[in-house]
Amino acid sequence: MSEHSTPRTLSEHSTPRTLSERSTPRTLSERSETKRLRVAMIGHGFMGAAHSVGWRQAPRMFDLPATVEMAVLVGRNADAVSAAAAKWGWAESATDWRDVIARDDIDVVDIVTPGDSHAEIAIAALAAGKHVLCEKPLANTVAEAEAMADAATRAAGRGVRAMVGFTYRRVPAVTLLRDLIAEGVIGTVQQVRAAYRQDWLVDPQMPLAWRLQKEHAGSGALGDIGAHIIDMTQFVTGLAVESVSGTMDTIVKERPLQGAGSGLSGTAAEGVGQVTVDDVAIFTGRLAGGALASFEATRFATGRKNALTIEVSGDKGSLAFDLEDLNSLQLYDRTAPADRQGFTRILVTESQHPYVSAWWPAGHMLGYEHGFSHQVVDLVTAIAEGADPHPTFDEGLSVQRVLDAVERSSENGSAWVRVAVDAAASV
Ligand code: SOE
Repeated sequence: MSEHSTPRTLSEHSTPRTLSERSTPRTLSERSETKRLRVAMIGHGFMGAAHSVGWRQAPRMFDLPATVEMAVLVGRNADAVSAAAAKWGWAESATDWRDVIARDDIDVVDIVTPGDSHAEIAIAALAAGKHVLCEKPLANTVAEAEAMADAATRAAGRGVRAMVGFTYRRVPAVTLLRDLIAEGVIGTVQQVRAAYRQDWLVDPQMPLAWRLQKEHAGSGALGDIGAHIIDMTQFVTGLAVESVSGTMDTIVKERPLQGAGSGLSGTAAEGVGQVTVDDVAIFTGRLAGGALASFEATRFATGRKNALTIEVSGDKGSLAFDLEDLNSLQLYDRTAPADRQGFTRILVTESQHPYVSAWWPAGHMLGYEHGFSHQVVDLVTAIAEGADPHPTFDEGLSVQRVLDAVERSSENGSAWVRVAVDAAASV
């Protein structure tokens, strides 16, 4: 088994309640160096805005074991990145990421670019001794993800850490969902139903964007939003997806081209371009231990704007989460007296709930952006503790292998495909 083999259960990867359980203690002098983390972020689109909010809010609302400095924002267009840096609170802006990761006054590199640049940037940054946070999915291919996971393993030996940005794990209700399953509240996991539905592509006149070109995005709905529900399923259950059967479809096969700035390959001012990724991915997964999971990732669920749902059923009950009601968790307790069984709504805003005590009193809700602050909290804490932040690049690789298996299944008449657990098995 290679060092990246995914265990039958992901318990080794589940984030422990305290990071010290996983700390690989570093020398006092090494740890004193982590008292100050100067961050460079590469990219400044939607995720650039969300990550910037996290880097600004986390140090102001949590007692972090290191100071965080928003040092440099990097983008290709000097005027655009300078304006974004001023707006979001980055001290400098730059246009050459290679120059920035070579600087001695940068400690962390946050990658929020399209997937086709994740591998090159992350591997270079890790080699330069920078801790890395990389947006999901980890890469556009399994080969790239394996190279990134290898680089992260080597870097960890030098005390350099790497994390993947699956932020929905850090919605308090999702962390609570994981904790309750781990405590056995619903018994043995028997079934998972997970969906991520959006509708921003239903209009056929929506111009071609980089997310619709395989060379930039790797895949469409499958990798962009399907990755979230695969990671969430593995995170909350602690069980690896071991085999899949899937179907992918492109509903609108060509779209109008936009001018420069759309991030397209061979940008043209007019005409139409081919959509080379999936609009919809529907697949079934067999989890370690035998539970069955159903997954739907679509950008054509008319009326659904950002609807991520997951329901986990066991022999003692069920737990359900809906991103559109992200401060709540639904619990059905089958062991309750028969005359009072029913789904109860847990309002996940109490101080004992994950992350909540740093924010507001009970009943004062959190939002989509808070997960990005929680991501910063866990990354900075792990770096200071000398521990691997979760999800690791290995966990990102396990998601990438599921994505790859779904694509291979869809190309082969939805035949069941085993998810590779090491390089040899992925050919
Ligand atoms: C677009 O589908 C997108 O921004 C994804 O890329 C994010 O990961 C998701 O959280 C919201 O939608």
